[in-house]
Amino acid sequence: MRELYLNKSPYLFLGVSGDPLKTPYSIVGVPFDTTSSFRSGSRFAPIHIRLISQSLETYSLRADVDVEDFPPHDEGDIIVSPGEISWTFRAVEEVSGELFNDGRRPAFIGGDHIVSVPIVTGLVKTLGRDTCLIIFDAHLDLRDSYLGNKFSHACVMKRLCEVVDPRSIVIVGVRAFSKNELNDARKMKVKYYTTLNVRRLGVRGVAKAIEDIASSFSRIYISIDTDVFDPAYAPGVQTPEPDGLTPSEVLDILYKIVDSRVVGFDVVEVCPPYDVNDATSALAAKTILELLSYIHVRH
Ligand SMILES: [Mn+2]
Repeated sequence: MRELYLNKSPYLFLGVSGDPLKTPYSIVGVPFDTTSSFRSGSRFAPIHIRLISQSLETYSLRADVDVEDFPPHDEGDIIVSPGEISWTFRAVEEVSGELFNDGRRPAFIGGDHIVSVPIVTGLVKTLGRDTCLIIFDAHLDLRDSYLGNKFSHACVMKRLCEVVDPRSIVIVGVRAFSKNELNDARKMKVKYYTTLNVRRLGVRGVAKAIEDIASSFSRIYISIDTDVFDPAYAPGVQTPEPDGLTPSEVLDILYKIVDSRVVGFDVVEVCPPYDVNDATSALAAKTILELLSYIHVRH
């Protein structure tokens, strides 16, 4: 299946592709931006983030390891069908399921945030529902449908609530939602920490709260919607939202919460056509590098 649904990318993450027999980490692009309702263009993120990653140093300040010593295997990009959601979802779900089944620890690069839905579907069908989803996002994305589309990027969390128990979802860095979405989050017992919560509790307090929630699950999957960062740091996203988190806050929280149960993650919603001096692609590449380092030292 992997051969059927994957295309090699002309650029490799960090410029190398690790031997899959020697590294459990995989880079997988998902260049699908059909469901974006505002600034489309995240289909260009996988190739752009790979290119920018080649200019970054690979040593992790927090984890004190060098990703150069365990470079991820670059699987390429999933072949998507622009405008065709169900075909694309099937391809993403197949590839995701197969990677998790093979014991890979994939880092997916989106694409719209909606790609997390088939990724997580493939994950839970293969490994089971006993999975905590830790999601960094400015938005609650709890609408049942948006502009007539149940698979809009504004409905990500609602669809994920149908794949896993809503109580296994934690959203961090939230600051944009409708009154109905907020009521739904409370009703469905989806846990969320707003930017105000993060500032009041501090990085340590929020990390502790997330750890407590995650403690009852066998596995953790992390999804980073790049719009969780303040637009000052991440201007090139599909739906920018002011009053966001800083890169240090996000990386500090991630460093505290990552443990051996993390089976994979995604970084989505980067929109290179709207970026400023590639700042957002560089931040996304850095976030991927850091997460790989944190997972590596906790295994
Ligand atoms: Mn978002």
